[in-house]
Amino acid sequence: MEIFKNVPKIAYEGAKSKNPLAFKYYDADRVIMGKKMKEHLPFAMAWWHNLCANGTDMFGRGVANKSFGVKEGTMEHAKAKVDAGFEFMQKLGIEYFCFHDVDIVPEADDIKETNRRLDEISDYILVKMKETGIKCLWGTANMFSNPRFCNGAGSSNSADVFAFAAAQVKKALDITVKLGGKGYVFWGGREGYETLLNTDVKFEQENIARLMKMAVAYGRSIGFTGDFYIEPKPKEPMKHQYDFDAATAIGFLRQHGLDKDFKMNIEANHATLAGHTFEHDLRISAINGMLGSIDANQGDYLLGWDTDEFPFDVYTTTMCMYEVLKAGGLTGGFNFDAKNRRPSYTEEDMFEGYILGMDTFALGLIKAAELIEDGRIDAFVEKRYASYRNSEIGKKILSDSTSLEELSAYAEKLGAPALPGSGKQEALESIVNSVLFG
Ligand code: XUL
Ligand code: CO
Repeated sequence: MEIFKNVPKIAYEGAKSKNPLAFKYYDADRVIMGKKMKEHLPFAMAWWHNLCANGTDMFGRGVANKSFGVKEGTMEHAKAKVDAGFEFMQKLGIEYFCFHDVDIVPEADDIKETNRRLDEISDYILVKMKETGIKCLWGTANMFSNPRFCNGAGSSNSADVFAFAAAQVKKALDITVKLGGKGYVFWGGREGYETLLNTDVKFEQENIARLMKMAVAYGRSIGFTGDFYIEPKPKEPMKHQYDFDAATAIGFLRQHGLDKDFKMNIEANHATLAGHTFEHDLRISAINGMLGSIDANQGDYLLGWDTDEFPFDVYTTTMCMYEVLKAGGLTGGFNFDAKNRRPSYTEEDMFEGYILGMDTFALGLIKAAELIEDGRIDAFVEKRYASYRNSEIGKKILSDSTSLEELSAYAEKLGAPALPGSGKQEALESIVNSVLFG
């Protein structure tokens, strides 16, 4: 039975199209730098925002109706969400989805019953996956909504809560593996603290690492060959979150010997909350060999929290795709961890959010490829560091065959070095503009 009756299959109609229910730039089979757009951009639907969130905020109830004609909080409703989700993805040509355990079933009071529900719904999802060819990008456990996690999960002060979190991770891994998920995410929602006055930071961080190590051991033992991901975020809901940004999370993984099994899942709005650009956290992940997956959204610089908006800013998606292309692509995909604004509450709005996001990333891909083919930015950066390759002293520095004594003697002979050369930021920004709008 069709659920979104007013929405047809979304087609590519080109930039001149005025049809709100059509792609203007995302042309799945168009080849860019030797690969189809859909291969560069493995998009995923986020179960939670798209099929669960109804616009509830601190000041008011939900506006969007996500009952899909069935009583909410029941297994019938969980199945209706599966039906809606697969119809939605098929109509948009989206090939992946991401989920938390509690997005796909209503949580019961008893974990045995929740797990039974997870078995039942994953059987149902598997049938749909086989029918449609749609795949699972990643799964995760929600260890932040239930009141028991008010002090964190792996970082909880309570050993029983830690054990409960471990049980949830085990089951979420079982379901992710059953659905053939490419990845498994840890977003440390409440893995942080409000005040040092009641917190043993070292103890909490070591316990988070213990939980992750157990997840790796268990995941590998049941045949999970994909990547584990940390999704860094500096704050919200906690004041201080341990996975502040990519650099912090990478340091943590290395400290605990987890760096071979984990990569980063970088979310645009989390990077900006950490005071970075999206592309900064992508670059830091890429240069450390840990660029795994992306939560595709954008924040609002006027608001200090995680607004999870659909990507609209082409400058940002261009710089994102520039990083992704240079890194040779993602092992994961682009998960729209994004939701409609509260007043955009219709079924058409759900599709229009994804069309905006997919088109904005398609434009970013096209423009990033043009920037790379243009070559002026690469050439400038190459030249900027040329003194290390072209001079004897530079070569010595790069080959680690000099010392402070030798460099000091060299500096004395030099007198004063010439200025290091203009950074040319404005000229480079102008190149970006000319590629974007030329
Ligand atoms: C929260 C967030 C999560 C993770 C998965 O800010 O981004 O939805 O993506 O737990
Ligand atoms: Co996210």
